[in-house]
Amino acid sequence: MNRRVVLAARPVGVPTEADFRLEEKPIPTPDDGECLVQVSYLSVDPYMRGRISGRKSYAAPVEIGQVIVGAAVGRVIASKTDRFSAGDCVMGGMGWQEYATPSADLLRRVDPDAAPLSAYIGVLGMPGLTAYYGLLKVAGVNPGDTVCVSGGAGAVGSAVGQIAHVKGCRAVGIAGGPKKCGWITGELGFDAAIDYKGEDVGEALKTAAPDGVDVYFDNVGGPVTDAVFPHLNVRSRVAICGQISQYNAIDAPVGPRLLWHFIVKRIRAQGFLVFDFREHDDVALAEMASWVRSGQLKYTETVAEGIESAASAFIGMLGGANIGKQVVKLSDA
Ligand code: NAP
Ligand code: FER
Repeated sequence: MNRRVVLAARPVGVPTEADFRLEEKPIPTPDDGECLVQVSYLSVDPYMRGRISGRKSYAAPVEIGQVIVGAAVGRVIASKTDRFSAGDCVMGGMGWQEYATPSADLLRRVDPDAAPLSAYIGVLGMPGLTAYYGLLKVAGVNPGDTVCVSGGAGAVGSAVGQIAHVKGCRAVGIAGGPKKCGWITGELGFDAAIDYKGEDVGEALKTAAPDGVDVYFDNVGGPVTDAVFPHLNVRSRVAICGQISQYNAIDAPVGPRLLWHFIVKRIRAQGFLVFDFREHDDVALAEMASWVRSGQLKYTETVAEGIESAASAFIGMLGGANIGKQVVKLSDA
């Protein structure tokens, strides 16, 4: 049988486990052009909060009763396409389920000998690419810049600070709690970390970024971002990647109006989607993999076990329970 998680109800505010339902169906059979994949790891990501909300976006929302969308990695166990054979490892959108029959067009082959399979939904997957494009193509960095990243101990943010280092920048991370802050400065080599739950971010930036901030990579929005804006330098750049502090909001909060800084300092802010840069994925992933091999790009994962823990892993990630990338392990490849 195939166990899968479907949307039971549209969450209001912070999602609860009752918004999701585990169900059992027969293992599907692939049609022409499809593969049957046994999933090893599935990804839980912040964007899924938007997809289950019913809000209109670049993609159709998940409807009640439908399998929750999401990327996964696994092994092909039957194939009705000449592009993949049984035994191949693949990454793609397969949803929260143990077996899936994705179309071969939507799958990328991955090498289980080059990196652990879970890395292909993390540092060598969509979150890693987001860090790479947001920093290098959206913001743009010069050696000597101070790069500040919020969500600094998460999947995207932890890569941003390290790529900034590769490019000769000072890396300042903002994250929740001393454990996360200690990890990014200790293990990952960030130059400074600010615990937004325990410190005044604006005050702390005076010592963490004494020359101001040249690039702000924003993953969270809200009060953390309000505290960074006054520290932005003349001609600094803001890459607006995510606003996770707002994803569970029921009414759009009205915040302080800090855009005056953008006029005075001629700041450029740009939102982006990782998919905008798809044509560069092969080059970017090769470069990211080379930094992982050289030890310049480290990563960690928070691993939940079993399809029955997917909803709690997702809810936990939205609340900050993860350090590094949150994944759910379903089977050994
Ligand atoms: P992640 O950072 O691994 O996990 C989410 C983290 O958000 C939590 O661990 C938590 O860390 C933090 N958080 C939750 N509520 C917060 C709040 N109120 N204020 C500050 N921080 C809060 O997730 P990710 O996959 O790397 O994604 C990070 C951001 O990038 C998200 O906003 C996501 O939407 C965005 N993103 C954008 C794109 C794109 O194409 N634009 C692609 C991928 C991801 P703390 O313990 O530090 O609070
Ligand atoms: C994300 C946040 C938002 C993300 C995508 C979006 C891929 C896109 C939302 C939309 O188009 O409505 O983390 O990651």
